[in-house]
Amino acid sequence: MKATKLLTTASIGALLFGFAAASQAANWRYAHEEYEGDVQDVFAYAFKDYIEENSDHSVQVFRFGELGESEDIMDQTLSGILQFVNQSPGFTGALIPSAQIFFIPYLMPTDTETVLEFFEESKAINEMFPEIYAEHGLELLKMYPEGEMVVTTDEPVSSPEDFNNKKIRVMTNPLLSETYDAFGATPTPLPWGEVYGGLQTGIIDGQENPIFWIESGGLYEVSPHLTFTSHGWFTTAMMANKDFFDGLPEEDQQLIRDAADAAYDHTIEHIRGLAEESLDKIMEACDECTVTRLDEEQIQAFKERAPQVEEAFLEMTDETGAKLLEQFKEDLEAVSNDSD
Ligand code: 6CS
Repeated sequence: MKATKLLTTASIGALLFGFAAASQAANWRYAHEEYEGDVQDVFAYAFKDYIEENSDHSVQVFRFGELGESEDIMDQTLSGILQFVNQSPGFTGALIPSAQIFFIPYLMPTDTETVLEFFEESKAINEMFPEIYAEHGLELLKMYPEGEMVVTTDEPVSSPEDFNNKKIRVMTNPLLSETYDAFGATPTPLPWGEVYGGLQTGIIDGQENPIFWIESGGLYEVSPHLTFTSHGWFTTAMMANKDFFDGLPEEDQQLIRDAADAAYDHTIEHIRGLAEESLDKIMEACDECTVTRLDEEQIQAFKERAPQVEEAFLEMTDETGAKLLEQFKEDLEAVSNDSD
């Protein structure tokens, strides 16, 4: 009896030790959509560093192209091959319709500090979105901004009329197509890997992205006319496979949340001033590049077309989208009042 009890205790101990050892020595796989030194890479490496400095776990980071396109890394995360993924709502919007809220033009402010405060404080971002992503098998760990959207084209653009017959590449969510349709252009949804070549060969006439990406991806070489339309910010999101996350011990879940917080703080510091630095680099490298900053009157001509996109968002997203939009507006109102 005594021997049996001892054995049982030993086996339970071994089992517990085994689990603890497995949990201590895990190697987690994390894929994102960008290249070395880009914003998502800065986030991923800050996350990895925090995990590795504060536990025995390790994180293996995969950059754009190593495991396929954005859609591929999301599929791999949902099937459990990857534990973490950074995918932007520009692509997630095809899977989670309400993530398309970021593509309602002129909803977001353009001033960096107001945008950052919004991401920090927003109930829609920090409380509602995690619940929405959870319904799709994803544990949303952070949503964060990468930079103001800037349109690049083959000719200078300053009005919806200038967009006539221009094929503008958009990320693959239906609402962004509505936006460019409303702006007077011909939206052309494409995955990232086809953008540079598409611009080079004239399959598309333009695209939109934050300045750092236009610089780091060399997009200005093949799409040299930059227009600041003030219509939105590029937002991205970092998440885990929910079954994986839910199966972790409490202590590892906390470690992951803390690592995401640390990566967020580090990344926000990184993006401060990044757009200005990147624009300087572009202007230094490119003689033919032009920069157009729309004035209030020109912005108004685009802004007038925003309500139809908001309408389309509500049609695509039922009650969830309506509630999210209401909260989003409330949160934006709160931060813009703070900055008055
Ligand atoms: O336009 C895109 O598809 C890409 N833009 C950025 C800023 N990050 C990744 C994304 O795939």
